[in-house]
Amino acid sequence: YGVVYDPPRTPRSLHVRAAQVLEGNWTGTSTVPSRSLYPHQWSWDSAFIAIGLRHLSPLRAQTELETLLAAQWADGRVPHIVFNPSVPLDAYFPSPDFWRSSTAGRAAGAPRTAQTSGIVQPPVHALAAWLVHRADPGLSRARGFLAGVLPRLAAWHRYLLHRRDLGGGGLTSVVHPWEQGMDNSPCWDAPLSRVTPAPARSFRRADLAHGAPEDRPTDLDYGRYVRLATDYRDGRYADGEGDFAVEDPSFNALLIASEHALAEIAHELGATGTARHARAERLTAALVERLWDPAAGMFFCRDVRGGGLIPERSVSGLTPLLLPGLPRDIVAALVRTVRGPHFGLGDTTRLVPSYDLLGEAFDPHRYWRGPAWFNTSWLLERGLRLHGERQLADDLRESVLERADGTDFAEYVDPYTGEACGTTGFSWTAALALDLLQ
Ligand code: 9YW
Repeated sequence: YGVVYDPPRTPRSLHVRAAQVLEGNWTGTSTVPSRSLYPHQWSWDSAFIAIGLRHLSPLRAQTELETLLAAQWADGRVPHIVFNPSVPLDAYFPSPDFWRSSTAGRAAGAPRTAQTSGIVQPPVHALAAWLVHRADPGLSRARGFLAGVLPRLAAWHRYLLHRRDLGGGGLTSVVHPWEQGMDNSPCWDAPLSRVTPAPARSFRRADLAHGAPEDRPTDLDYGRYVRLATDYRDGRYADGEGDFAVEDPSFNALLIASEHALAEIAHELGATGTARHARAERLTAALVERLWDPAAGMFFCRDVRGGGLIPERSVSGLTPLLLPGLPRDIVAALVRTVRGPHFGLGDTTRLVPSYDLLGEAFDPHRYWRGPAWFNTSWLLERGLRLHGERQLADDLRESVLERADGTDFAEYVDPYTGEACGTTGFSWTAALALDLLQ
């Protein structure tokens, strides 16, 4: 009978519900990507989260980035996971006892107390720091936020540009698919095929307890991820020796965008920033020279160990649209490609699929092999707007907001139907929707 007395619920606005997701995932010093699936701090998630959080609490957004950077290694790397010591070891695999950062990572300068992974994720942090500063410059100056993060961000970029220039052409390489952030992208299939998988009985996946197996990477993929990570750890996280090294367009484009942001940060703190802008331009030229494929009208990954470009069309190859210094003809080609049959934007899809709709490996539900993710659509929305493609940017923004709303902030969606996949209440989906709402 009780329902009779319940007042009708007023639908809460997207803004309020996004704020609630971020509030629920906040631990006091940082935000978990998802309470169920990812109970620690993830590096590029935190950068995207800070970009949204700045509209709710600039202080929390600053803290998010400061917490991550406090776990930086002495060699400059920013770890892809900072573990929460109060979460049980079996809640996520690989756990701290796998990475053994404080012992195996000692030579590379891993922190003594915080437990972290030993690999990295895309460098979105300087970009995030700059955007967070701009949301409340008064608070930022009063706390010395930029002055505090600048040396750490500079060391992070230095690590990537020196220790990780494994191809020798000026770009940075990832040494594990998890580093690039699109874990099971078909781009990794060829380079991964050379890796002998770790035996399935040697590890236990925790992700399958929370996610549908058909939405997640396969066991065979996991065996190879584990092998690569084990070898890196056993080599004490020294760079340049592993079987897997790939120059990825999205990872490098984010580094370049962050290098431009670092120039702005330096300028704000009284330096000129000119040298950093110039370096970002040189990197843009290297990106075009090494990864642009004119026939495909997009960027490809380069397999540094196997040699040559990897002819798989991934959303990663579109994200350089984010860069201000991209030649006009390349911008035009990228816009044609995102609207064409391989990605179908505005035609068969509303959000950008993670992989080629016509590709042999395409699967609309399996993680980074087809589904549309909100962070990549946000990056492309920013890129389209930057290059004056206003209508396309407006439509994409509309779709991000509508799908974030309609899926309860899903981790990713079927690119054709928009149906939710993975987990819901996903932090970067909420954060980036908030950013586009402004
Ligand atoms: C995993 C946290 C991370 C993201 C990655 C995404 C996924 C971890 O989740 O990787 O266990 O599969 O691929 O980009 O940072 O949200």
